[in-house]
Amino acid sequence: MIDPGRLERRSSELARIGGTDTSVSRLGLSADEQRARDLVRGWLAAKGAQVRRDAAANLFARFHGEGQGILVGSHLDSVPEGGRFDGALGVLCAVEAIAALVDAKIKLRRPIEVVAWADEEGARFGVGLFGSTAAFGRLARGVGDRTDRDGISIAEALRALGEQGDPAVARRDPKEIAAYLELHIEQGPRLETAGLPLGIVSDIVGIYHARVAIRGRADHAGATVMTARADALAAASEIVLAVERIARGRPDSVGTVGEIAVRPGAKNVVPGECVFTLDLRAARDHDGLVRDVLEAVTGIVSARGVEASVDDLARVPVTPLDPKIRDVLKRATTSVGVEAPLLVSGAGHDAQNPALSGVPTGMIFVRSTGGSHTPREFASTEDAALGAQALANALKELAT
Ligand code: HGY
Ligand code: MN
Ligand code: MN
Repeated sequence: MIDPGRLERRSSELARIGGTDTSVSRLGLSADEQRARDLVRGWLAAKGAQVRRDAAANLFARFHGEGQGILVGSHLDSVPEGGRFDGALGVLCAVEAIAALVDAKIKLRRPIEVVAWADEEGARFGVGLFGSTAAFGRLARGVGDRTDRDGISIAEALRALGEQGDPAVARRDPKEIAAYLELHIEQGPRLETAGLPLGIVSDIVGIYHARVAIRGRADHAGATVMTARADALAAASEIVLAVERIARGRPDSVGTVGEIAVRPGAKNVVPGECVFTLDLRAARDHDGLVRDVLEAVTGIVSARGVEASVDDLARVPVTPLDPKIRDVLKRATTSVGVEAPLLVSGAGHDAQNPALSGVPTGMIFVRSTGGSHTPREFASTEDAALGAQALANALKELAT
């Protein structure tokens, strides 16, 4: 049986790693994320799992047997000043679900592997879905050389954790995985509005992440007339508003500039350089959204006499999830008394990597309130326990 008390206690214990009393900042490939893996490793090993960490710092805990297995899990890292449920709840519920099957002495025909993906948020190095992208062999070349704000590279961060440093070594054969399941908080308001505790994901939006560097000309803020400027921040500001206008004008699309930095960054110097990020998502015609924004960037910079370079960080297509796994999750959620609606995920998830690698993949959403990527994010223990029970039912159907 699922133990809501244990789920709640473990959620609090996990939230204290990299957390303050208000928020969680457990960045990918950090010592805090490793401490979280160590805590989860202990829980899984105590239930008899063989536990290992791969070259990209993903944690895998395998229960029973050889051959094609069922993979279930989520991620343990967070955004800076994030909430305690994004990712973590999926790992906690996977641990709870497998414990329920082991305690009930369910005979597994297929192995079950619980996974805690490393650095899903990409908050430190800019590469989202990092661990699962490495495991499914989809990393872009040279990713190991990407650095954080302190100039530490992904390779160096992996070596600091005791790995060799090349995340591509983590690649595993998707054919050894019969199905992938992930439970995650919804991170939006639809289940809350519908008054429902669980949902099932039909598709995950396409996501494009990039870093744009605008090069203008630093100059004296007082002695440089307005017509003689190449102001990098003014150009970037026009692009930010263009991103908003374009995304607003397209169906099922969103566009965000979440990070921005100016150089030299002094009040009396015309900004010479401005670097900012693009996060562009759409449930359909994602390529059209990306194309429209990049065309706007080109138009604005040429009109202003500045230059732009675009560094692609990640591009994941719109990802439909597997209809047969959807049916399994439908039966599993109905069996806990919930008529779970089908929802498109506006958030990206590690599940996109197995799905895009041909692994039958499904996701359960748990109702969350207060938004997400913010300390306000919340999911009730009652809803989480219901989700864990549904996950256990789905695992039982797939693995026995
Ligand atoms: O950004 C996302 O959608 C996910 O939370 N990494
Ligand atoms: Mn997130
Ligand atoms: Mn997440």
